[in-house]
Amino acid sequence: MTYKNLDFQTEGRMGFVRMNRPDAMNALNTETFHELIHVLDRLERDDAADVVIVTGEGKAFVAGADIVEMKDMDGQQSRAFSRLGQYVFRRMETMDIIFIAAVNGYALGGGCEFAMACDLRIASEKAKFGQPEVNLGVTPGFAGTQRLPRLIGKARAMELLVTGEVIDAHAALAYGLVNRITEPEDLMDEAKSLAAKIIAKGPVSVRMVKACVNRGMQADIDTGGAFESDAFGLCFASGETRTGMSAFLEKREPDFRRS
Ligand code: CO8
Repeated sequence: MTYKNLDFQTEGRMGFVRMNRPDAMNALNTETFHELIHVLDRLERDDAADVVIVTGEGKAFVAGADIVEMKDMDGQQSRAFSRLGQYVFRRMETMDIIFIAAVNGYALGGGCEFAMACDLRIASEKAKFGQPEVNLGVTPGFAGTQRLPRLIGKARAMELLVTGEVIDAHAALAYGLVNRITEPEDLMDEAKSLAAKIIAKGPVSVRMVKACVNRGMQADIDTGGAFESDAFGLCFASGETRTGMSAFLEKREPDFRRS
């Protein structure tokens, strides 16, 4: 399905979101966020995919929030815009879907925040990351100050945030901001192969692992452990565990899609 600012399609249990506003480096405006909400609604309503790959058309993944739209906002409007972006990204983080950012180029400001809201990040050799908001006289607004330190540690995050420095894919890998790097022409194949690997696993256990990690990151170890035990029980109760364990004992590959 083609929206004004992005394309969305599914292929088997994979979904693909391609940010498609290359003249503006795929910058995120209010309209784009509403289109993303529409995509997330469809994904949930139709149970359309287990893994969704997000990428960008042209030179950028996403070069930030739309500076043209933001320039004349007042305090109230900018706060509302910040809340809208935070809502979309938090929703992705809490959905029963694994999001993979296939970062093809610039992931700056809101674009870096978008990539961080995904569960996994693959960077092309051409990718660049940064939170350059201080150059514009503003803080990040889509929870970059919250996700970046959680992902790469406070010291590195603080430096990137207060200097606005832009880093390349290799630095991002060394910082733990991305999972791996590929040649630009291999980016989508690499993302698809990672997606296929995840789709072959037990869907209930994959969903539960995402929830356990994300909830546990916000909780003390006892609360996180208790949630994990519940998730563990839920996997057994779903029947998925029997499928996986029987296949192991019978020395064959499990077929979770039939359980
Ligand atoms: N918003 C709007 N337009 C943009 C943006 C953007 N973020 N980024 C690029 N563009 C536009 C340019 O203005 C230009 O338009 P035009 O052709 O009409 O002049 C076009 O895209 C191409 O850009 P460049 O000519 O600059 O291309 P280059 O290859 O020379 O440079 C860069 C590419 C390095 C990506 C450069 O465009 C750049 O630095 N962009 C801005 C990056 C940035 O500062 N991002 C952070 C934005 S702020 C933000 O994301 C805050 C998030 C939370 C806000 C919520 C609170 C309200």
